[in-house]
Amino acid sequence: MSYRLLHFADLHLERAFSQVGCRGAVAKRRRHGLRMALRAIGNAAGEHSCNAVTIGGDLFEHERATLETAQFLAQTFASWQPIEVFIAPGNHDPVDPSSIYLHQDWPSNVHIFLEETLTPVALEDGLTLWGLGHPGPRWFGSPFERHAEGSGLHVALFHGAEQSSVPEGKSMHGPFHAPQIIDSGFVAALCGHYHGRTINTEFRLVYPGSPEPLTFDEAGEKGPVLVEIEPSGAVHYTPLSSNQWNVLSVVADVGDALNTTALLERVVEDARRSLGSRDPESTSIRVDVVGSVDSAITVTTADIEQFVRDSTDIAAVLIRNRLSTAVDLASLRTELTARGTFVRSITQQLDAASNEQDRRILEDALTYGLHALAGNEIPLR
Ligand SMILES: [Mn+2]
Repeated sequence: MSYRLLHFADLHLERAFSQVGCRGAVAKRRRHGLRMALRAIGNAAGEHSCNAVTIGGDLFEHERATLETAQFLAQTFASWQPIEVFIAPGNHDPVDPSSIYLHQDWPSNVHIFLEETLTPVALEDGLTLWGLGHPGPRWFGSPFERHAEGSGLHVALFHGAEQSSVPEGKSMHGPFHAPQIIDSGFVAALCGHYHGRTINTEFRLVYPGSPEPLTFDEAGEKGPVLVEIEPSGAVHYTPLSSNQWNVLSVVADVGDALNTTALLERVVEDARRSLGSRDPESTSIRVDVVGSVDSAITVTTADIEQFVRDSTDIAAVLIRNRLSTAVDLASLRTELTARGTFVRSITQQLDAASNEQDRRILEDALTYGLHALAGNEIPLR
């Protein structure tokens, strides 16, 4: 009979979510959503008749996790019995002396790998699970320092960074190379760390990806991966999609907007189009507002955020203001206003500027001065 398990990683319970435009009540809803995702994983494990749930690290964020978090985890895992739970701590939930892993009474179906070298646990006759835990937030040890020993089939569970597929900007904790999995005697490596999903059947490597999207780079379907291990050593992987939240990234070009209202309406139109039939109440959207608009258009990032939220009901809206100001200097110079005087003064100095540095400072002064005279928010560079 094959052994079935449900594998997930990188849930990041207690995450702040400020980077995805979530504040206050919305951030709390997102944190609650992570707990519900864990509950849903337990239900899915039951529906698929799994023997175990494996967790490849970053179950929670150590700095924000409290004994209340631990209590929730212990109660949830206890409700999954007789399904067994195997946890391999990662860089965000390391085996630190102050970790909740060491300060909670866990139910008898929970096994936490506390050693930084792969350590075996017998799952059933002929099948052994090997796991490790990161000893701290910056562990650069090699997961395959120890190879599988003994007869039967061996599966590895750990948080680590596969070197040929490092996502941009991702840290190198627990580095390894995919061919090491088979070379070290394992029929599968159930991993965590990369938040996108990877199922590499050739090298027998699985990154399930975070069950719910945590950043704007994590769009699309997400969830745990069902893993079936046959006595022959064949391994089958079935990705499930169960995410309740969506992240969207949009670029709104408002270059043709001639007034503030037209600009706001254009951003809303683009946000609505990208939302499609998704539930706005469980969506986070990032809009890059680009284009060159007249300096008479006065709109702040906060104005756009508020307008999009009110018009679409999207739960979290993050606006990145990439607007530039279109100026017709020739006509501005003829104006008999404070603005005309300012433009005449700066352009005369620009004509007389003798080096590149002075020119750049004067161009900045012109841009920021025109923004200030129009009553605009001065965009930071
Ligand atoms: Mn992670």
